[in-house]
Amino acid sequence: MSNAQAASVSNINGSHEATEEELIDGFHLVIKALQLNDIHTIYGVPGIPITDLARLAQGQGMRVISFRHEQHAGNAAAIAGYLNAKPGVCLTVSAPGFLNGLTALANATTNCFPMILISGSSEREVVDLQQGDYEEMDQLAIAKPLCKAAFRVLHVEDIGIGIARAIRAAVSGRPGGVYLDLPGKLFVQTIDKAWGQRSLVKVVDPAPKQHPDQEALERAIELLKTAQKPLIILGKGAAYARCDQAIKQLIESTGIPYLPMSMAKGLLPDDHPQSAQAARSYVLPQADVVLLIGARLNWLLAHGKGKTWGGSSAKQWGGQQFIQIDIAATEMDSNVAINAPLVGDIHSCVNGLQKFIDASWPKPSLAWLKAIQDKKNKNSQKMAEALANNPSPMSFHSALRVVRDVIQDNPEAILVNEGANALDFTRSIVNMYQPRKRLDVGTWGVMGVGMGFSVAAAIETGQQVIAVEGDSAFGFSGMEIETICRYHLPVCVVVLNNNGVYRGTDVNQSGGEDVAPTVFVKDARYEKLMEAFGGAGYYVTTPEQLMQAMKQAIQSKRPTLINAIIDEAAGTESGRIANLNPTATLKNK
Ligand code: ADP
Ligand code: TZD
Repeated sequence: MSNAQAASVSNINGSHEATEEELIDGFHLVIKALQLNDIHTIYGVPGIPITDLARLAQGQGMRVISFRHEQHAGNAAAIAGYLNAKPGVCLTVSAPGFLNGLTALANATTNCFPMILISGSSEREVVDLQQGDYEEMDQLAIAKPLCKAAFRVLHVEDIGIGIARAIRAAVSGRPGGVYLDLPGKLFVQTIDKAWGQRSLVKVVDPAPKQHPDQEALERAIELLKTAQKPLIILGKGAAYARCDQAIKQLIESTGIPYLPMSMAKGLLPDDHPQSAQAARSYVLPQADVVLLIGARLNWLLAHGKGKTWGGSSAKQWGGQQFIQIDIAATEMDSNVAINAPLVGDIHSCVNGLQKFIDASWPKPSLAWLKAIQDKKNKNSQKMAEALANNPSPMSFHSALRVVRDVIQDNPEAILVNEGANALDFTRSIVNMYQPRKRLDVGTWGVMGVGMGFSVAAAIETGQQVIAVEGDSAFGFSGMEIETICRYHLPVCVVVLNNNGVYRGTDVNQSGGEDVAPTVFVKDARYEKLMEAFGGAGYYVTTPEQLMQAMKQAIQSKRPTLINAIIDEAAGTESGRIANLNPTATLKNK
């Protein structure tokens, strides 16, 4: 911009004709506002009108990770938010780029991950009169119902406050996704530098503690004390809360068995003696008092009722009494009655409960603990037998035995996991030993998070990432292996390849030439995709080869894709949630 141009748009404070040195524009203020709030990484895809924002951000020392598709940049931002407990930022262009990022924003909101989607947008006057601008869309209106909050900044002096609002909305209370609409014109608006600096806001205490009420704590403790068969369920909210020691202390000092939800695995090591994972289907219907910590009674917990919980039919209550810790008061009574709601942040609530627990705390009955142990022993024995088999081609079990051993030897590695059978078997076979190391399809059971999560996990933590992917799941974000190679990330992708969605054996019911809708190209060579971008590719057909390749990947830290060939008849349709999959009872006539 020339001095004359700069001066012509700089008279907002009206004092004098400012020179370019005395001015700052929207581009730079957005960057400064983010940096001031300790946000130093942007995930995104460049283009009009945010190309210069990405370029300048990099120039100003931010890490700008450029993706091939906005959905994966969005997923990266979302999981960065989860891993850091501060908002991850995704940057997109207008209309289509915004829509591509929106799926990730909605998924972040559903999963309670703090994230900000910043999208450039077209000229307001033209959009609002629907006059057909380049990439015209009323993005703010579209984003609103799909995220926790949505804001637009029209004036350069509001950038600081706009970003502050976005940050606070994303991380305070129940975390979630926030949309921030920045029209193209905003970036080139200029303002006096000193004034611009003063307009920035450093958010103070963005996620304030929320202490539970004393009466609510006493109610919860009274109920917990009466339990004959108590159970604690840890959800990803508990992992997100980063009070690992407090949760461990509560569990160990009460002696109560616990179940981790998928992403809470490793909050306590999965081989902890009080883990009831291997006896899940026994403890849910048997427990009499259940303490939920950062876990919702949604479909993943069969809504807290029905046969899973010992109810006589799908909607019948099993008779459990519930204590629920959650920061969102509206979560209480969402599916069944919550007898002792504990509304507050998990750390404060757990600390509050701990104050009542001393040496006189009544430990769970030996009969309850022994029944759980017996069940665990029986199920673990069955699992050990399945894992000991060595079929050819490989089964999910024989391949995942290798992943289990690799994670055991590398407990700091982050495991990303998606698919159907590939997800369910990995969750039950592969133990986690440290908190926030397992990242998966979450509350929606969404495919396509794999490579976005992997990129962010590697960038944010610097640790080795192992992504265990069904071959269908991998396809949703597969092109991002170029991103993984471009940034030289230590990501090892293991594609459990059984030639299709769920399995590769389905047939076209019409007898026509097209393969069935769930079937892919047979024996696809996914490893060559990784080689195409300079990474290491392996084609493996035995557990020994898989182990060798994984060890090599971890040792070299190179981007690696291992195409692990699984029996195409292995796996069941919809994995472990076949009950949610309607199937036709009437045959085609
Ligand atoms: P999972 O899928 O593991 O069962 P959910 O995503 O269903 O877990 O539940 C997480 C819950 O944790 C949400 O209801 C959310 O409001 C809550 N939560 C997240 N962070 C906190 C926190 N710091 N304090 C209290 N509750 C939290
Ligand atoms: N689209 C999106 C965005 N999310 C989804 N969950 C699905 C489609 C449906 N779906 C599943 O629920 S799992 C799955 C799909 C397409 C893939 C299963 O096949 P896979 O894994 O190869 O990834 P397995 O191990 O062969 O079961």
